[in-house]
Amino acid sequence: MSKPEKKHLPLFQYKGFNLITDMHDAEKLDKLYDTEIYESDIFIVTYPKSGTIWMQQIMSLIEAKGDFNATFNMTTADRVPWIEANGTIEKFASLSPPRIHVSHLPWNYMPKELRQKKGKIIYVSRNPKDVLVSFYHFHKFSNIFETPKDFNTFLEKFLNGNVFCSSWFDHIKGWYMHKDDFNILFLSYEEMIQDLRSSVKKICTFLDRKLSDEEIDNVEEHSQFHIMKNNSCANYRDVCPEIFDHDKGSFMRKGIVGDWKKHLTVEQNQKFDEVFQEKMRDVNIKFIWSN
Ligand code: PPS
Repeated sequence: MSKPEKKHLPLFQYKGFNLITDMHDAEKLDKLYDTEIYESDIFIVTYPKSGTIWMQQIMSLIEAKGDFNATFNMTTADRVPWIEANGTIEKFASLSPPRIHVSHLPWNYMPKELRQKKGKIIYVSRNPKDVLVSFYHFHKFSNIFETPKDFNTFLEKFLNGNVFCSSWFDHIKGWYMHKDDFNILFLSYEEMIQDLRSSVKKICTFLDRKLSDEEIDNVEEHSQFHIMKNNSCANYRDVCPEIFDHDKGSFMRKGIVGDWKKHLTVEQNQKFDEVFQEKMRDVNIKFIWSN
């Protein structure tokens, strides 16, 4: 079978935030900002490569009370769609509750009524060095983005925010510094790796979902990396053949903590730490990852 035509989609700036031509639209995003929010609305928010698909899988399994069959035959993006994506964004206002979506948007681009503590947000963060590495590999197998010249060039772009979704630092800072405006639960990729069951329970408590121990067992089971990697509805393997070149990589790549140690040189790591100290000095966030 011949490969589908590559589809390179350049980035464009929406009020200073990098989005993707053809996938996002400024006018629609303006409307989204003013859209009514219901108490029952749920949003997963992440910076790219922080565990988004993992949380989409967990969320949809929680909603199905752990019943894997109820989530089968529907991709994670169909079960928990991207709010800002063309195709979803137009429908959002007319959907019946409960509306469960995922987003990479910064805090001040999401529907403004969320800031009245309406709706619930789960923000997943990840060690930015592992985000960088995952993002780099993602660029290599994703046709929509320019293939990075080399790792160092991509590192510079990442640190300067010249990538899809702009700066990791601005994203996380924005959400943390405005956390009191939102009904928000912060989780990290690292704590999910450390103890997935506790994270699932935290989510259930936050969302007021009552699941039995057996139902939680099932959520945990079907959210594991090796299970998702082999589940075509939770690994992007069969979707968007024009977007991904599966001969060059895999969306479900390694799923581990600390892979950055195999990628960054001592100098690159030092540079990263300097930028991190500088950009994050005014934010009091406790991260559980080690540098
Ligand atoms: S995206 O493009 O923003 O939607 O990507 P995102 O889903 O946020 O991140 C992809 C990375 O998450 C890893 N992943 C997981 N890790 C552990 N357990 C599970 N179940 C899991 N599911 C996805 C995925 O492998 C990507 O990380 P890397 O480091 O590249 O492996």
